[in-house]
Amino acid sequence: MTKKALITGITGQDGAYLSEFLLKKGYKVYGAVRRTSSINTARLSEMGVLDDVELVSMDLAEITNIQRVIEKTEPDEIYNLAAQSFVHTSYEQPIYTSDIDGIGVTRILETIRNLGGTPKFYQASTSEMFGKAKESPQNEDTPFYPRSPYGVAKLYSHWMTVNYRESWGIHACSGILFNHESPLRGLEFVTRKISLGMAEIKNGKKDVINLGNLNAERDWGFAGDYVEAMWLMMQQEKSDDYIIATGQTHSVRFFAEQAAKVIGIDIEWDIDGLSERGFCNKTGKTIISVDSSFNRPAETEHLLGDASKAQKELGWNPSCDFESLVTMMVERDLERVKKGLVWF
Ligand code: NAP
Ligand code: F7E
Repeated sequence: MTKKALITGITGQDGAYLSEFLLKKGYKVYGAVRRTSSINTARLSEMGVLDDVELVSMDLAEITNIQRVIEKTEPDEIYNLAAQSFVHTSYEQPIYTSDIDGIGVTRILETIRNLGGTPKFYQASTSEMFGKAKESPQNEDTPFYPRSPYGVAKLYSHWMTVNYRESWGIHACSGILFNHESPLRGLEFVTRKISLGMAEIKNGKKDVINLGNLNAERDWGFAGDYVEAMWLMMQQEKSDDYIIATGQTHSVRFFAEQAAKVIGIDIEWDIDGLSERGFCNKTGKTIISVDSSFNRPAETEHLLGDASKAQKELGWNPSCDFESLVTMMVERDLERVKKGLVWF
């Protein structure tokens, strides 16, 4: 029998990669989209899957809507990827973020409970829950210390997922995914901001990329690898929680240096008091400048994941290394800028 999956947040980066992955596995894919004046299907189009998924209208703010959609589509598996996912915005919209990223998850879990415990449920948890990390690398036993309203809301929904599994026997997994990127990453996130910025600099459409904290370190992987891990978790007989990460961490500064190399520029850094700039070592032209408005009220400085449980129990391993990821992102943005096609 054809398996059915319902993906919330299907219009986002992971939604596009997961749709492609599940369609290749033969699933019937329903994609939940919230009503907006213009639904952003650009990623699904670029992935070539827009015509193969069935979109249904659903907002995590509205439990009656969630109930009707789940009853109508009768999925075997729900992947909850929908969220207000931009950490910086969560400081300005903490209540909205808590409602969608926190209570929104309980709305789905309550619906599953009322339906007798099926379908299976995947929750998109995050390394941001480790925040001011108590140890490095972080694993499933590392204590949480979130540093943003986003991280706090996601921690609540992580524990609700665990609690519904333990209380009601729901097959509910929490994937604690470290940062994962791709050419479909939103423009507000630092990796895509840098990859597009470099492509624009190369094509004479921009001079300088303004960034915030250059010293923050992240364990960056490729989104295409990470959606496979989501699916693997859902196929286990017993549901559980897993860290998904590459086991390597790099600073924003190093990401920028690597991205600049793809367009043929070697960056050097000039620190003058509180100001800093990255410049081309041949022309002296400024490529990176620091703008403190991108700083966060409380920063997550260092993340590094230990995915050995997922490697052992799921047989999951990342296929794409850091250098290939940076090159893939800059090269795709170079193609887009040349064609005048930049979106998301
Ligand atoms: P993304 O590109 O920002 O996509 C978020 C999705 O959520 C979009 O489809 C968005 O719809 C939808 N959404 C937002 N508010 C909604 C609401 N009220 N009701 C229904 N849908 C709503 O995020 P992503 O990078 O694909 O990440 C997927 C999930 O994994 C998110 O939950 C994120 O928090 C989590 N996560 C991401 C990472 C990462 O590094 N990418 C790491 C760990 C965890 P619109 O198109 O209408 O905005
Ligand atoms: O920031 C620093 C910034 O916004 C990464 C989401 O998918 O991953 C993502 O959250 C770092 C931070 O991602 C700029 O201060 C410097 O330290 O790309 P980001 P994030 O906050 O790590 C986690 C795992 C999620 O779950 C989230 O949903 O880069 N940084 N300069 C900057 N960040 C941005 N956005 N823009 C800058 O100019």
